Amino acid sequence: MIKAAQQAFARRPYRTIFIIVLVVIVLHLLFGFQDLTQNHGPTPPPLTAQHAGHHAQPEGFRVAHNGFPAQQPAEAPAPVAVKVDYSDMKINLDPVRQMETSGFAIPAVEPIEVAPTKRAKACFVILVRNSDIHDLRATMRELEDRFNHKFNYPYVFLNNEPFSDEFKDLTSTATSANTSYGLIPREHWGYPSWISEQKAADARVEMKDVIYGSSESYRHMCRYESGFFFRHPLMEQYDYYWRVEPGVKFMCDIDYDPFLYMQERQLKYGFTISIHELVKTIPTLWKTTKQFMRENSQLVAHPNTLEWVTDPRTGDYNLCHFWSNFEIASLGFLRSEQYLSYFDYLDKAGGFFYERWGDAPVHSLAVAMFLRKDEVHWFDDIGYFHNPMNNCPTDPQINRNKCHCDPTKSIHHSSYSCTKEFMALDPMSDYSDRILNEHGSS
Ligand SMILES: Nc1nc2c(ncn2[C@@H]2O[C@H](COP(=O)(O)OP(=O)(O)OP(=O)(O)O)[C@@H](O)[C@H]2O)c(=O)[nH]1
Ligand SMILES: [Mg+2]
Repeated sequence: MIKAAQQAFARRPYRTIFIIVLVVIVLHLLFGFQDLTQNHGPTPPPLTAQHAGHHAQPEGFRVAHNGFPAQQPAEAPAPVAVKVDYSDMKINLDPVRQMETSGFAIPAVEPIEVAPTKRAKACFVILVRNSDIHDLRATMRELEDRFNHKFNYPYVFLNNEPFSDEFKDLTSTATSANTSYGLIPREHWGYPSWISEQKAADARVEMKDVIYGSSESYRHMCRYESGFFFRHPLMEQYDYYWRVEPGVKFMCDIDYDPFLYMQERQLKYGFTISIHELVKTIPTLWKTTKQFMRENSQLVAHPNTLEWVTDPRTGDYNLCHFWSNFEIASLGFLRSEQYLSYFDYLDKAGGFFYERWGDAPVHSLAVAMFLRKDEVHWFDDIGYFHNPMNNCPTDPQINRNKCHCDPTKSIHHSSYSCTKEFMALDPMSDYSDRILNEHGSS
């Protein structure tokens, strides 16, 4: 072949050179064109566009860029073929973040339909009598439909009497989550040695016109919910609890995990409704609480939320309290030295029996003394009803898409509620000195 080319070159040199040049041009065009077709797929986007796309993804998505060099294309880039790795995708159900970004607390990703893998060590805790089974089933049904069928948190039922087989049967069939049944030890549901039963009986007669004023079991219940439910052995394994009562209603879908919401923000106490207490049930509770603060000033937090419970003119208790029939809260808070010291102090003072101190003002005064405002959360998005009041989300989008309650009837609009005042509280507020020094003598 080379020899033939040499002969041809010798015979017709100009023509041969022309043919060689022609062949080279054709080959170059041919391979150059092939090269272009190979790159014809996705036009490489500029790096800046890739980055913008990456940030636009919901948190937790990882988009692997395809290694194209940074080039500025002449035209708008065609869609980029990217590999999306879903392996560590987190569903963003943070309602606060969504509120900030979209204006509405609507999940950025469709609500999950399978049990999430990440869960808090948490349970529902329900103090209940056997006779309340049917009210309880209705409540469990709503709680399951609105929330727990997706999250599968366990239930702990507590009773001062053994649970009946019927109770266990009907509650365990109302959920696919684990259920456990605890008998309250006698020493947690009875008179402690320092209480005069006669004096307690006299108080019940004297308070016959106050709601539950003549009830002995109601007092045991309030003392138990104040100081003991979190010490039951069935509760030991948990960090958070959601208190539920038979007959309460849940009127909105809860598409995120409130326990994790608390845990991730180090929140200690969550509520839906706050109201004013009946003063006749707690004549000496505030005096006793102030005495406790005086003797245990090292236990009081700074800042705190005492301002929320104080009448600024008199320094008296303004009767504001979180309605404790709903609570999502930290068990660590109730097991803390501060809380246990406060409960013991109140218990020794006898007001659970000689008056009718409720667990709601007791928990609330503890929150006021020991927690900062940013450790307390109003679950305004949880539609909740306990006769005769409800908390109903007023955000039009949430109410329309997730709820079946009348937002105009939500108690937080009313002057019975203390929630607006709580939300308006300065996070750095600290009223402890003012209470003890300016108004400290009484
Ligand atoms: N096992 C048991 N549970 C009780 C007893 N009394 C009350 N409870 C429970 O304690 C919680 C509070 O009692 P409630 O009677 O609802 O008290 P309340 O919410 O202040 O008043 P209501 O307006 O009647 O709901 C509920 O979960 C009841 O089921 C009792 O004697 N035994
Ligand atoms: Mg109740």
